Amino acid sequence: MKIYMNGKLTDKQDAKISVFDHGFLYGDGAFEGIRSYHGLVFKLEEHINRLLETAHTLMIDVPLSKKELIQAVISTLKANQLRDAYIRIVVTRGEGDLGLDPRKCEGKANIVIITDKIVLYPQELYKRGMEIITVPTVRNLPEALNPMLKSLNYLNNILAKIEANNSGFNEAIMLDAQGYVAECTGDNIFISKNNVLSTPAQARLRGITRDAVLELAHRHAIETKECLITRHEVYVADECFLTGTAAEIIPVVKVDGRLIGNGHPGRLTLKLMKMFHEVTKRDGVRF
Ligand code: PXG
Repeated sequence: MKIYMNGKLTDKQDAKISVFDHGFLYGDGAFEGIRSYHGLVFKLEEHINRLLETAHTLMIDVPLSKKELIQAVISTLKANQLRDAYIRIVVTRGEGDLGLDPRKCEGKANIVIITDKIVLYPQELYKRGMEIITVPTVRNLPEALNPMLKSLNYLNNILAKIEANNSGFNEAIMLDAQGYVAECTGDNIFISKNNVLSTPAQARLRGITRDAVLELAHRHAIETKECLITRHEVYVADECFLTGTAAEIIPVVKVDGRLIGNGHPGRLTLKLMKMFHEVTKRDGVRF
């Protein structure tokens, strides 16, 4: 396996980062998870844009342009001869000293690209639907560490994931500080009620799969809303599903012990899953 490290394709065993790297010491960096399907990288430009936006707010100077980042992803995929892959880009502030001060890392950002396979949830859950719960850990406050940033600091999500796992679940709903539904630990959430598709407007990552689903819905004249969503609205929804690059679209059939709709993946969910798979076969950056 070849790993892209700051412009070079390196063997996996030689792909090493300093213990003084601020990504390692402080979670000081940004990342993206991207997928390729049959030799097409899905929404590559959107992922690169989000990575650069996170880096911009974190004031990390990424030494590559958008075009160069796209090229780096493609050359890593080619080197590993992968057609269907999960791609991880990691940008850290780089090597500093043991102090927090980001000025010590100036001009030393590390860029790593890993391409591999990923299986997030068991395949049967895509047919049967998944059961999730709400966990006590609240999603980060946008005023503190904005969930719009895809930073290397994922402890908020990991703490929530631990709570889900401790109760025997794969994924969990995180609420915002006001108690509204924000998103899941690594996925966005949608509900459908009377043929209207809704997804939280606040305290969540602006997922690229989420945007792709909203785009598909618009194209097929399905009404959508980005709004505040309560747990009650989730419980009484006709359908519920999660979206994410790794998860794709996965139906949810039970939340906090409440059956959603008839307890089976809904008609609209199945339709969107089908349309999504068709789009991933057609759209993307070819390599
Ligand atoms: N919300 C959060 C908090 C995420 O981390 C999504 C939504 C979905 O966004 P995209 O752009 O992928 O549609 C994510 C991304 C994992 C894992 O192992 C999940 C993500 C990232 C890295 C690892 O579950 N999800």
